[in-house]
Amino acid sequence: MNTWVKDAIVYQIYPRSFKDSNNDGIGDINGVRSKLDYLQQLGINTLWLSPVYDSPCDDNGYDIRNYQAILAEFGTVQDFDLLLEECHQRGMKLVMDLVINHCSDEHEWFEQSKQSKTGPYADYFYWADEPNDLRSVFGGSAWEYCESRQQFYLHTFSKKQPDLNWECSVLVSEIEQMVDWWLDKGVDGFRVDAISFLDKSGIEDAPNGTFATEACVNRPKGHAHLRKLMSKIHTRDVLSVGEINARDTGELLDYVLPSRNEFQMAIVFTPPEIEVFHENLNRYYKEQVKTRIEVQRQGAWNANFLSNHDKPRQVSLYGDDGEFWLQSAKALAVLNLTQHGTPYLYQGEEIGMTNCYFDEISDYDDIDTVAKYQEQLELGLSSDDALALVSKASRDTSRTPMQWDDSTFAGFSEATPWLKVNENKSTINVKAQQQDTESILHFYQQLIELRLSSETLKTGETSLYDTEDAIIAYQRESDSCTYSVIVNLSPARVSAPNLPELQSAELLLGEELNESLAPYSFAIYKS
Ligand code: TEU
Ligand code: CA
Repeated sequence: MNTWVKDAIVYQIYPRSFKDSNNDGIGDINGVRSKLDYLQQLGINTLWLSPVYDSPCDDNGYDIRNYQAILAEFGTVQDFDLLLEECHQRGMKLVMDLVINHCSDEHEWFEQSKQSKTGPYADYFYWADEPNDLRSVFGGSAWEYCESRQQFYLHTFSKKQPDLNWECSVLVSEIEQMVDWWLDKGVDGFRVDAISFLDKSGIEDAPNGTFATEACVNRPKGHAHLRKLMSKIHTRDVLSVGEINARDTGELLDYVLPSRNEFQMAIVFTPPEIEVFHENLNRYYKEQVKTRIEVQRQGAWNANFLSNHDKPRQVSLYGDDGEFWLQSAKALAVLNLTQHGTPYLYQGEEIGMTNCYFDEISDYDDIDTVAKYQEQLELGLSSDDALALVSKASRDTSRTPMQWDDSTFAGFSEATPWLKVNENKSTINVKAQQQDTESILHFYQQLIELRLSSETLKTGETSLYDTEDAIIAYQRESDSCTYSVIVNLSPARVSAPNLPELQSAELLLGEELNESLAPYSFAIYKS
């Protein structure tokens, strides 16, 4: 793995919601470029840009119509080149979001494939005469009938996202050429989207009603395709992170063990409902920490994250966006920035942005939310009950415009944004926190500085203290020093763990450990 990857602090930008430079209500590439000073001052050295390719935006860009063109609403290829150039001038890296499990049904490949069963594009997708009853992640059947071809095509996600057939070698070589085009441009790597489903051999015998993702997940040919593609990508000085579905640590290791030559690290996708409705999130999170420790023990690298564009915001999910908003946001930052592996920050987490819920389903944009709402109506729920249920885990809760200041549209735009601004922008925004040395923003700057200064926090051994559910506590150790991190991830005051070895340690950040830990309190000691 390239050394810069172990020093990376990755900031995920959802371009649609980050900054609108031309006041059309939609974030764009020039908006991202206008905020590079801000990101650099925060201590960010690597950007992960959610898709900016040409797309009909059925799934907000995760449905690509042309892999080598930029979505007009986001700008031009020249705008992109300028962003990349300015990132590199600042010593920052830019990682793209590569969506190659599927493309858009408006992609030329699909336009051609649906015209002929014998033409050169016939096998770029999965076609069937009499398909089984596989389910799509975004609701309904995973098979869609196509009049022009008189057959059904497979779509794991929306019907506007036909799955690409990785058994078709001509298609794979086109994908490889496209990837090289971006690498030759100088991009610094890829976050590879929804990449656990490339092997469709499980489809034929999947029981009716199975989700297509389940029928195809983590199968041998998928790994083989990945090894071939990633071995080419890894000939460059890049970062690679796969977005994978792993049902246990073994399935995760299959993607990230160095000997496997697949990804340098992996973001494990978890359906938002799992966490939102979990009965004991602290226990769930502690299992994540244990998994990371096992990944490290096996000689692999971790990707640490608490938020992204597919799940609710961390301070609302794991912390407290009410009474303990400030403290819990800082406690979560400590967990995200002191573990082994590469930390991933999602836009807005550095100022403690919270979930945002809307009063009408028409206010929601996310295809996944709308599909789940319809499903609940068909199950007989009232529109109010259906909305109340699906809004809790809606991906839109974390996709509202970035809150730069307290103006009408939070400094994101002068025009009405594509998705409503969270009303708490009046108090939660970058401008207010830049002027407050006790703010979450300043705390992130301190933590990132500490992280970047310490080889031990990046690569040191990790051992978990055996503590009650509410307390997440671990050591990070190397030959040169030891850090002890103790976090009370609960709104209750709890008894402090007995750690006599900390008597002689230096408190770097947080509150001195004594008999008890205040709600969401934390401490980072060094010895
Ligand atoms: O997510 C993969 C994925 O499995 C989730 O989309 C999940 O199925 C969905 O959130 C419903 O719970 C990646 C991207 O991160 C996501 O934004 C895309 O919608 C999806 O792939 C398809 O490209
Ligand atoms: Ca714009």
